Amino acid sequence: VAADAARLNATALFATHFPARAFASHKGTFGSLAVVGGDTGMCGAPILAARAALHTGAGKIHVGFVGEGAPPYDPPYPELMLHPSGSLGFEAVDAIAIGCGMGTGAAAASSLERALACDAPLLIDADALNLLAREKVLADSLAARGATGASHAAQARPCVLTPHPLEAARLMGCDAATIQRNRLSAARSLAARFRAIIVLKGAGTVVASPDGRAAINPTGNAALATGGTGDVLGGIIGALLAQGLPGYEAALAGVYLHGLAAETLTAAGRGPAGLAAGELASTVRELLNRS
Ligand code: B4P
Ligand code: MG
Repeated sequence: VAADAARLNATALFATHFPARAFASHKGTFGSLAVVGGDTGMCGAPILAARAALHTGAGKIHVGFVGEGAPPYDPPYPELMLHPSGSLGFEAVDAIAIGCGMGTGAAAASSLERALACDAPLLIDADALNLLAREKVLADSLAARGATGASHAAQARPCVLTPHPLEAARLMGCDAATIQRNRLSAARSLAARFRAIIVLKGAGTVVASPDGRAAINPTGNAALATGGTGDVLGGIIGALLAQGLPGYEAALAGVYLHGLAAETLTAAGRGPAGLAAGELASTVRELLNRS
C-alpha cells in the first residue's frame, strides 16, 4: 500500500507537466526542434530521437547529421527534415537535442560548441556528454551558460543532461559503480557542477536540478534495457523543451512518459524481452493524448 501511495504521489508530480494543446494553435506554437548527431555509420540514433520528438508533439523537427552518408529523408516519416554533413543552422530553432550517435570527432565538437553558444534550451546526451567529459573548454562553456541564468535567464535557457551511469562516471571522473552506490548524490553533484538539470538514467531514473529539487521516476522496466531507448528519451525531452516546458518539468514529464510507454507495451506482451526502442514513440503519443 505504501508503495502504491508513493507511486500515486510521484505520478501526480510527473504527470502534471504535460503540455496542453490549444484549439487555436499552429505548428509554430509547438516549437521547432533540432536533433543533432549521426556520425558516419550512426545515422539511426538521431532518427530514433526525431521520430520520438514527432510523436511527442513538437511542431517541426530538423535532423542535422555531423557525418557523411545521411539519408535524404526518412521514408516512414517524411515529415522529418534531414540536413547532411553539418549543414543545419541553429538560428531559428526553439530547442536543440544534441549527441545521439554523434561521435567525438572535430565536427561533433564544433556542433556542440555552436549549440552551447545558442540561447535555445538544450538537451545533451550520449557523445555530447563524452565530449563534455573530455574537453574542459566545453564543460566550462556549459557551466557558464547556467551561471548567467542563475536568476531570470535560467528559465529561458534550460539545459538538460541525460547520462547513463557510465557517462555520468566519465563526467565525474570516477567509475560507474561509484555512481550507482549513491545515485541521488551523484545526480545532485553533477547538477551543481554543470548548473544544469541532470537525468541520471537506469532503473529508478533520478532527475536533479541545480536549485536543489530532485525526484526519482516511478515508471519504467527492463524492457528499456535495449539499444536506442536512450535516443528515444532524448527526443521526447527535446520535444517537450521545444514546446516551452521548463527544463526540470520537461525532464520529469519525459522520463515518466518514456517509462510508462515501456510498461504499457510490456502489459500488451511486447516486452520485457524484445521491445524495439522505436516502438516506444507511438505509445508515448497515445499516453499524451490520454492525459
Ligand atoms: P553506450 O554504448 O553509450 O549505450 P547507448 O548508446 O547510450 O545506449 P542507449 O542510448 O540506447 O541507452 P541509454 O543507456 O542511453 O553504453 C552503454 C554502456 O554503459 C553499457 O554497456 C554499460 O557498461 C554502461 N551502462 C549503461 N547503463 C548502465 C547502468 N544502468 N548500470 C551500469 N552500467 C550502465 O538509455 C537507456 C534508457 O533505458 C534510459 O532511459 C534508462 O533509464 C532506461 N532503462 C534501461 N534499463 C532500465 C531498467 N532496467 N529499468 C528502467 N529503465 C531502464
Ligand atoms: Mg544513450
